[in-house]
Amino acid sequence: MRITALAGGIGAARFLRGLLAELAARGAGADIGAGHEITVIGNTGDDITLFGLRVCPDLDTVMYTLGGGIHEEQGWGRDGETFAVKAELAAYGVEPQWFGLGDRDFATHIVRSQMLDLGYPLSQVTQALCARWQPGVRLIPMSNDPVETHVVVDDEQGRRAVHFQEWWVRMHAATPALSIVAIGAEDAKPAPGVLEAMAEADIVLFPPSNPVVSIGTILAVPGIRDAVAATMAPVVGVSPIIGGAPVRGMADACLSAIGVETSAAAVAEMYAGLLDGWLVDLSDAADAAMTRAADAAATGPVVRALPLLMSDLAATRAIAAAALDLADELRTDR
Ligand code: FO1
Repeated sequence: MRITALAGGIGAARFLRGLLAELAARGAGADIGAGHEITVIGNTGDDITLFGLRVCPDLDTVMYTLGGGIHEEQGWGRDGETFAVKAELAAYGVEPQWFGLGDRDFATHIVRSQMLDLGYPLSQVTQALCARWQPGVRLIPMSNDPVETHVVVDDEQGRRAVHFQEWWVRMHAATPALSIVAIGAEDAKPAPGVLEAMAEADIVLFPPSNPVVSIGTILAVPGIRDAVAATMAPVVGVSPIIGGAPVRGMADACLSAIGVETSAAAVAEMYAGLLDGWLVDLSDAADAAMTRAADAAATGPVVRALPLLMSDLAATRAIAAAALDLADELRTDR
């Protein structure tokens, strides 16, 4: 079975880990690869160049999480980290000091940067890094062209655009975002294999990633949203909003920036025309039922409610199982 998933960072990586576990269990112990081919289209809008190195947070979170090298509580960066290089950089007074790059993580950015400098496209660089980590999925960046999410803020320093990472990490998304722009998205091309992975998929999944700066950014690359709309595969999404609030990221700060209410139904609306199935948390079931009832033409997605908190691998596996089951149900309905 060929599964294609769009992925941001932490939420998507955890969901994918549950999906791999569920597929392994269903395959009656067959190894992950047997019979299943999972392609993950990674968001690169969070990418940032620091100290001359290219950092790809969402690609690295998927690679480290599925490859067994992630700092589990943080959901980003390496396990067992030390910060000697970061301390030395600070001793030289170089900026920024608000982004926590660890010594082990630096190696990833050094390898990536030297390959990019030699002219390798990001998709090949990502493939090379994954050769070490063996994540059990094919990880492809949404584009090989540079796309960077910037946020317009207006504070004591006046109105200006800051890199998403500065807004997210240094400012804790506390300063309201007047607008969020994926710079370069309109000129970016899908990376090789992205459109094919959509067209040839048996199932397309939207894990619980940030709908604005992760899933939204991937869909902003010309051609990708149309490819999702056109695929014959059932498209099943998992709400990143539980009980009217994001689980751990700051999706609410992003949603309000674009004037969208923080609800499972509102996020489904953002994916209008793409979703065949939508998983919501039990706490949002009533809201979803109302939306469904109001949808007289029944053009919206089929909605299922279940516990969506990815508290541990068992919980995440259950969510992945529900997504696979709903996809099967939708396929047979076709
Ligand atoms: N997030 C933080 O909140 N603080 C950090 O210092 C930080 C450092 C960092 C370094 C490498 C990396 O790949 C991710 C890092 N993140 C950090 C997370 C990152 O901002 C987010 O994971 C994504 O950009 C949003 O999904």
